[in-house]
Amino acid sequence: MTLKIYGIARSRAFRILWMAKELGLAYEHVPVDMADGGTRRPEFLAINPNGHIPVIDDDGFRLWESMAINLYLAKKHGGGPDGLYPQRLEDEARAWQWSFWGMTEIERPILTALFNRALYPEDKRDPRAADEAERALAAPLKVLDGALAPAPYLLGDRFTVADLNVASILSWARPAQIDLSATPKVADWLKTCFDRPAARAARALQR
Ligand SMILES: N[C@@H](CCC(=O)N[C@@H](CS)C(=O)NCC(=O)O)C(=O)O
Repeated sequence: MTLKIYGIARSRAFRILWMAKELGLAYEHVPVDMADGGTRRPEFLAINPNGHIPVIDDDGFRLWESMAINLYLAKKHGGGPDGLYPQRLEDEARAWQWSFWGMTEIERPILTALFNRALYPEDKRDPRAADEAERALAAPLKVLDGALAPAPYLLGDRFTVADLNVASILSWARPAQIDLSATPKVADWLKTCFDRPAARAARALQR
């Protein structure tokens, strides 16, 4: 086995597991869990000194940061005209654009809503912080909705790493109770992405 994926499926490692399944990769899953202190153990810090999951070890090459990992895996294994990695330089740049956008524009507010509506113990939840985070999401979600108006996927007619990376962040929208009714294209596109067999298989690992 040459590829190891570190991190429980109920973490950002979900993104990597989804990608691995899209690409049909053989991998070993090492379910390091933050809840039991697994990300702070010396042996894990030797793999990722940030103390975060996911990380991959690809035949001795170690990489952390979920978006970088997925861009790497898609480029390595998903080339070709029907692959998950774009072939044109400009489309590659747009895949980076959407991946960075997801991390910088929507991930933090979605997580704020998720923690304050579902994950924190009830007496620790701050409903106002959750509502404010949802309001902050309205503008970037409109941007995403607009981007999905001319074509079914972010880079055009087919699903690519750009869709997977952004949709994986939005996989928290439902448990975070984010209302997507004002952005129907986002809602439809998400459903299409999550209905993919690879997404379903990765989701099954979360149960
Ligand atoms: N920007 C990083 C964030 C990684 C991250 O914060 N992962 C969380 C789990 S989803 C984690 O490892 N938390 C445990 C900890 O910080 O100890 C990425 O996308 O890979």
